[in-house]
Amino acid sequence: MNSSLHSENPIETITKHKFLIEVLEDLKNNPKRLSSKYFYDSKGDHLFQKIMALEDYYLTKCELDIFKNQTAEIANLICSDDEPFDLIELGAGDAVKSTFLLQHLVRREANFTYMPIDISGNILSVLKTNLNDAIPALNIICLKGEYFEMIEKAMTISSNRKVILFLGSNIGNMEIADAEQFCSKLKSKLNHGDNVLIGFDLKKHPKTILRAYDDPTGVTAKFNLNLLLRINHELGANFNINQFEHYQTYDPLNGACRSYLISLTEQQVTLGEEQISFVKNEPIYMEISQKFSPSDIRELANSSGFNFVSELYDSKKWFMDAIWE
Ligand code: AVI
Repeated sequence: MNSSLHSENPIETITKHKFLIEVLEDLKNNPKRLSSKYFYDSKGDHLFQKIMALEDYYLTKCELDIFKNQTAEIANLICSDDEPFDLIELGAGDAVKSTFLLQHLVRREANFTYMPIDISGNILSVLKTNLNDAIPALNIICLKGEYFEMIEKAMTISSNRKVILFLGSNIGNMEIADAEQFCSKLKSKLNHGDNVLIGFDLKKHPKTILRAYDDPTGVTAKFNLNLLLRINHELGANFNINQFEHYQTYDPLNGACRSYLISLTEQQVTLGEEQISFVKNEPIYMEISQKFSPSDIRELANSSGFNFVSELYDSKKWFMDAIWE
């Protein structure tokens, strides 16, 4: 193991070891790839906040439109008066969108506990403090860890009906087959009568989609390149980010919006004990942000064993929050 992996904290050491193993395997793969789940170190979190504030990055604004303007409809669809339930949010982050729903539910005295799940304990403690201030009457139990492990834990905490929120088109960052597997696994963890509410970015004019991921200010490029910097800092590699360029594609036939980093020259990168060779113009496949049609979404519900409850659209019909049971 590279000496830079040694740390005081054994959990951190294991996590970094897993990071190294995965990165090595992905860069030895043909074609080379990296996993976008590693984008989110503190610099990556900050860059993603900047992306969400971009004029052309419409996803967050569209879903916010749904949560702001159709709050009562969402509440009516996911809960009936008096029946207690647990509202579980996967990857809650700062919960800006769900806060509209939480405020509404508390105002109408719904009997529920909010259970945000996140891998970052820091994000959860900031969220808890903010929500305690903003909505003092909210019952909140934070669950730190992987989604499915924490859903299982939530099942042991209470036998209340569960409603799962998975917002932001995070599902789009999975390849279609993985998204189907994810939804099937989610279904297998839930009981009859439980609901999920999942955010999907919809297929639309290809230029609108490309603009959201290929901003002229270069924030999205920095967001991608930051993963190379993270690998340098945390795994002791020596990527020269000036020798890689962000390249974005969108295929309107299958809805796949993919980002790549292109090696601008023939080069060697050292990572651990290994040398990774790049030929000129070789891509590293970084991320998929899959776009869906309403029928793609209904098919996904079917193939993963869910039943359709409702579909909520923003005013432009660019984004859908689907509710299934
Ligand atoms: C987090 N996720 C839904 C974003 C997306 O739109 O796929 C990540 C992102 N990548 C580039 N821009 C935003």
